[in-house]
Amino acid sequence: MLDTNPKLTKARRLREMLSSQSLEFLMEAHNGISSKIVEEAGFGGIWASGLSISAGYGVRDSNEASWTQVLEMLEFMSDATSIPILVDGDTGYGNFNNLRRAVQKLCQRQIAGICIEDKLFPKTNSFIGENQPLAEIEEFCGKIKAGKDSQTNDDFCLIARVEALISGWGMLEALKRAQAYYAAGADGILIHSKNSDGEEILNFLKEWGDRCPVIIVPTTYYATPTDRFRMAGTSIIIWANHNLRASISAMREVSRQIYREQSLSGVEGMITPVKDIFELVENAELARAEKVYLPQGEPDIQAVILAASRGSKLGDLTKDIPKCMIDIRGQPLLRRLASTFNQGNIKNITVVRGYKKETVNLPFIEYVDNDAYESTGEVSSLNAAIENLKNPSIIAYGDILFRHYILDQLLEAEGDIVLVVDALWRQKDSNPSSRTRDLVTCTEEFDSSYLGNEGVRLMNIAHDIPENEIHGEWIGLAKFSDVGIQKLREEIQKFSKSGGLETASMPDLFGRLLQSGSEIRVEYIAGHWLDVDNSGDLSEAQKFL
Ligand code: SPV
Ligand code: MG
Repeated sequence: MLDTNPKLTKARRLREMLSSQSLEFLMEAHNGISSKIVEEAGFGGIWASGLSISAGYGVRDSNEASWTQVLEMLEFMSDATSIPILVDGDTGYGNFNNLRRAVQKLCQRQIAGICIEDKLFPKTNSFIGENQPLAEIEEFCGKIKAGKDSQTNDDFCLIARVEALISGWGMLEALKRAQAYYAAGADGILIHSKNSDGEEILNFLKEWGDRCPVIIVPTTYYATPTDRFRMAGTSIIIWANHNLRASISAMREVSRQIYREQSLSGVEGMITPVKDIFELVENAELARAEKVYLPQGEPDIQAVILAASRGSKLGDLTKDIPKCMIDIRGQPLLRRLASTFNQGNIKNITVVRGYKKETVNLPFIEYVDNDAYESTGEVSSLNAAIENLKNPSIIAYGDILFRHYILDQLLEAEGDIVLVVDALWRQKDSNPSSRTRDLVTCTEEFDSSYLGNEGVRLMNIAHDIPENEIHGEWIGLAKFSDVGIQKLREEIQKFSKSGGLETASMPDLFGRLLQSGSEIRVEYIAGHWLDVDNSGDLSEAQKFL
């Protein structure tokens, strides 16, 4: 059984593939992504094909790409994978001396082995022409010795590739060369053939016996069943260029189709989704690392706007649209509110809609629905958005407008739960009984002096508070930190269990939070906001802008 223990060096694992009793396979790759795909498919090792790497660079398999350019690609391939790579080292990039340096560099990059062929530099691909000249046996044996003497990893493998059959020298020459190369120190022999049946290779294997591991490349004799080579004692089969060829077919097909159709729609279903690329190159690992190594800024603040109700006091104006969509000088109220949040750098906005929800459809906003808006209250709407309440959040009524600085003031305020309270609430309208107000009592009343208030806390919030205890009106704008959101979620859960949540107002919820011991801070303001509740408010809103 092959030892695929990932703790073994890659060279050790290639060595074990070579010496294993079972037939092993190396699959061609020519860059980082194809190497990853080979590993993902389950192969135990990679053939870094000279033909494919050259073609990937758009050049011929004739040592046109320099050996350092090949080395650079190998580095990407090795970094991208954990399986061993056997490099197609052509003729060794020159004489023995060039090979010595190449082997050292390959070892430094955790490449598991090199295969060198007994031809002359610059090489020509074995499938081109006939009777290519071969290297002198003695010279090639010296190269093998030099390569072995240069490896800095004991398990690095040097495979000697015999081209005698390809070049028409016959079986005896092939066996003679194989024997000489093995004796010179090669860890295995690659016997190559361009016949279309595998008989020549099978004959060689029979004659060779088990003197040392033999590798074959059945590119032209692919029709011979793999089992025959297994039975004949082959050590490793190399599938030499099939990823390059597959990608050329696929790229041609898709390029031609897009060219013809001047559109991407026809190809979308037949190509890899972009997400798949992110997975292959492990973007998730980078995201995890960013969390560890990059300074983590403040988490994004989000806004949840409660806008499910109709606003029936506005009469016919809200017959077909809810009040959050009423036009205020050319823009829906909700658009104005969302713009104020955007200016405060809050881009993640969720709106809870209900009445005529199909008309609430502004872009760049996420929507959740409270379909029971007629029979339920504000807390029910908030509960509909509970899954969206993850980060620190601003919660706002959907019918308010306020000056931009009020949001800044709230964002800067300290506290896990902070309400914006208008101390000048009495000046807000001439007919106080026409509106339902969220009145508050605080630990201090508003202080208009230079130093102003600090650390004011909420004591009570209700629609009805004895006149002498009223310190202001909550304007429908609140901030919750992470901790505040957690408390809010817990309170809503308790509320839902104890009953009464459906019809509860936001003041009811704040009241419960106070009772549970949560501290609620207050930021006083002095006017500069409005809510659009009735037609009087609407004309105020027109002036406000
Ligand atoms: C290669 O893949 O580059 C090889 C194998 O050397 S072959 O092209 O069959 O010679
Ligand atoms: Mg090659």
